[in-house]
Amino acid sequence: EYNIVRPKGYTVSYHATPEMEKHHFGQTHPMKPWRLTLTKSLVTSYGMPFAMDNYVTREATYEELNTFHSSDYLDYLITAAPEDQPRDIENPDKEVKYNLGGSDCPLFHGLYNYCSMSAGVSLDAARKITSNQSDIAIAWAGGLHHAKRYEASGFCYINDIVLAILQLLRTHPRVLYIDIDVHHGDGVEEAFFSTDRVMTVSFHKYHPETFFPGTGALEDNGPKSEHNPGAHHAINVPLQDGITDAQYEWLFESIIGAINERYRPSVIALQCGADSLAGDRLGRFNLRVEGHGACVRYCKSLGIPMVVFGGGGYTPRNVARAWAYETSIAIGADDRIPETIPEHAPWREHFIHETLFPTLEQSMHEPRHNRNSEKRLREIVTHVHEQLRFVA
Ligand code: TV7
Ligand code: CA
Ligand code: ZN
Repeated sequence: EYNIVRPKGYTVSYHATPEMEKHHFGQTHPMKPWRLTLTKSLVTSYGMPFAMDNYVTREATYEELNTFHSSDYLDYLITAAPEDQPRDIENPDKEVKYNLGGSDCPLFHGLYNYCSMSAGVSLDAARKITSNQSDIAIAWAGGLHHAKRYEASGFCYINDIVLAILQLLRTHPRVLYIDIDVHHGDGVEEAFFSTDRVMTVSFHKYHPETFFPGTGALEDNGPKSEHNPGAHHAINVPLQDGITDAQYEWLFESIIGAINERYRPSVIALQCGADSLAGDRLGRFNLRVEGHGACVRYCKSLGIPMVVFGGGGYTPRNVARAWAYETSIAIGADDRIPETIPEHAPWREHFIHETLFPTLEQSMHEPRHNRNSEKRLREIVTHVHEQLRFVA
């Protein structure tokens, strides 16, 4: 009814599973897997599934998770039980070792299932790209960029992005990883620190003393040794509170445009964490749904196959808005979808304002003060251009 049609000669695949959404991190925990239900329902209300190949994903296998994560961490994750269950009395310090069971990464019922589902979604998406069956593959359930080889971190237990990029590397010579989550994509950067086959770029709030995870300074560009192939292949864009759409879009296009020309990636992996939106419970930026989506549109315009992942996002109604809008960009229907949330959308009452594009005033009571000077943003772009001179 919205005239959403399949794009000609262009395939978008949507990978999801209703399984993940059943899991809970705990009453007060900011991560709400239910936001994926809200996203899917908004995408469906707009009729977008007609324009895509839709897949229900299976769990990733132990062997698949093991392509990045260590066996002892996975073995512990499988048996890890929530607080009210018997503990592993022989190894009481393993939870500390793996950073599990704290308030950020709690042990909850069905944790292993939740993790292997998220990884399964991202792996399926990556495989649609390596088999040339999709031009854009969407994995909103993925994007858990902080997980390490043998450690959980920042709400992330399994690094589905690393697993997906390892898959892409089987057929692609160079992968460009872009991360617009408000947090630094430290786990992905670390995993590909010593290779020139993956360039990682993260835009994030940077304030080491007060904002998680505290890494990702402008000068951190990979190994310091010029003999290491990974040198100059990590790009960090440290930002302060209150950045606007106009500033972010300018930065994004200046930086990604230059990287694309110099590095010539054959595929893009784009993490679309929605906690960079205005009014996010954990975020600090003043981005609107349009500004966030402009990054997806720009990447699509480069004409390279792409996997898009979810990530953070702690105000569920805005997460659903951004990811539904970005799905419409992927299928080329962004100029056609109505701005008003469909009348028949389930959960419509959750969208306090009935628009897909809330204004800053609608997103938060008082827009955050913008602490990013034009001068500093120009310095950042200059620094990145200088790094790229070292890239062959
Ligand atoms: C990708 N910020 C993940 C982002 C991970 C951020 C953090 C919380 C938080 C956790 C809670 C909670 C919270 C209101 C916010 C140093 C600490 C301070 C826990 C209270 N409320 C992504 C991780 C970050 C858990 N962690 O990039 C249960 O905020 O700053 C920290 C670490 C120690 C632990 N405490 C916070 O978006 C998906 N955590 C309420 C209940
Ligand atoms: Ca980021
Ligand atoms: Zn985040």
